[in-house]
Amino acid sequence: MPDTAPLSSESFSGHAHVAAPPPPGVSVRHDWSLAEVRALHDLPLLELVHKAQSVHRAVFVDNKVQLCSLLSIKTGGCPEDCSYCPQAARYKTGVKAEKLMAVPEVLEAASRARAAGATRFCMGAAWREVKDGPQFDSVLEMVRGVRSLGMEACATLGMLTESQARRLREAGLSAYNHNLDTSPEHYGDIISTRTFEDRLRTLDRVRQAGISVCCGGIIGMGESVDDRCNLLRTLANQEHHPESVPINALVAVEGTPLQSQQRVETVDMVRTIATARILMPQSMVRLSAGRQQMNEEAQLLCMMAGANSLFFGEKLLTTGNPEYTQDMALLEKAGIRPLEPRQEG
Ligand code: SAM
Ligand code: DTB
Ligand code: SF4
Repeated sequence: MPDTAPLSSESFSGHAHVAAPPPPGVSVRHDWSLAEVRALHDLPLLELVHKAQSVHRAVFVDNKVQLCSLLSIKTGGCPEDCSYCPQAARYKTGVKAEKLMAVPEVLEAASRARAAGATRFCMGAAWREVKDGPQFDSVLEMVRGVRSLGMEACATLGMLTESQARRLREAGLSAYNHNLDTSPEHYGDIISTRTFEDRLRTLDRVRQAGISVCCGGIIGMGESVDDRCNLLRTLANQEHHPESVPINALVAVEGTPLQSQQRVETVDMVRTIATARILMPQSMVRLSAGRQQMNEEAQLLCMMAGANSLFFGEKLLTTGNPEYTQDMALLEKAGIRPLEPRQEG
């Protein structure tokens, strides 16, 4: 199964990876310098979008958008200090700590998501790391259940050990989301309770276990343009590109240290997505948090720049997302076709 082939080849097989050769004219590199990334990022916007769109069309010939559903299976009460996060126990954000959801409840939500058109179901837990025991066993059960519904299963549970990564893989997990969040240089201003290297270690364990890697970041956290470029460069210069690259615009939540950050400008989001698309031509670029703060035109521009996945549903993990009917109407009027569910049998 190819590593990063067109139309989400991780789709449904959910397993890793031998890179498919890129189509002629598309180069897959792992040796980007900051100056090169910056030169792309700073191109005149329409030139940048044209370049990104050309790469996108060469790789993703069908030009479809994957609809993904996100569920917070364990909300709030997190011991970490990620300064963007409404679920950190130490910030007064009004998010209350809840227990891990029960398996049947999660699978009901997954079924509803599938009926609504999702082909990928992502489960998030506000944990620093996974602990072995009954809770992890339940998560494995959830993964098996989601896969048996014929969807890709993704999870984001914090740091993992090798054996946890292996058990997730054995349960059929398609992808693991663990973001670098920002550049190595800016990282210490955002999080102090775990290091950038901790994150790289977890990503390595995910990769070694044969699970596909979903790894991206957030813009709008007070970083410089070089920081944005260095985040993308760090992602692209890994030995394998992440199969998925979520790009989040900060949702500035009251009570977090980043509550007063200015909303990310459309042009900045589009530049980041387009640069990600050019650097990682075969990856799914996922337009993640921040859509509720964008108008329809901004979202369309992001898709034109190479984003080919959206989270739909009224909530992300704890914050708002556009209404389902509004999203469907936008896709319909723009003639954007969603990636179809797998045909069973
Ligand atoms: N606790 C696990 C972890 O941190 O790896 C998993 C859940 S965590 C909420 C998943 C990702 O959501 C974070 O890495 C971050 O990139 C993103 N995120 C969290 N809060 C956000 C916010 N306010 N705006 C944008 N993205 C956010
Ligand atoms: C990712 O990069 N973005 C999603 C998903 N991976 C798990 C999460 C966004 C969370 C936004 C804040 C919230 O709703 O709590
Ligand atoms: Fe906890 Fe994850 Fe939020 Fe950080 S991003 S505070 S680890 S839930």
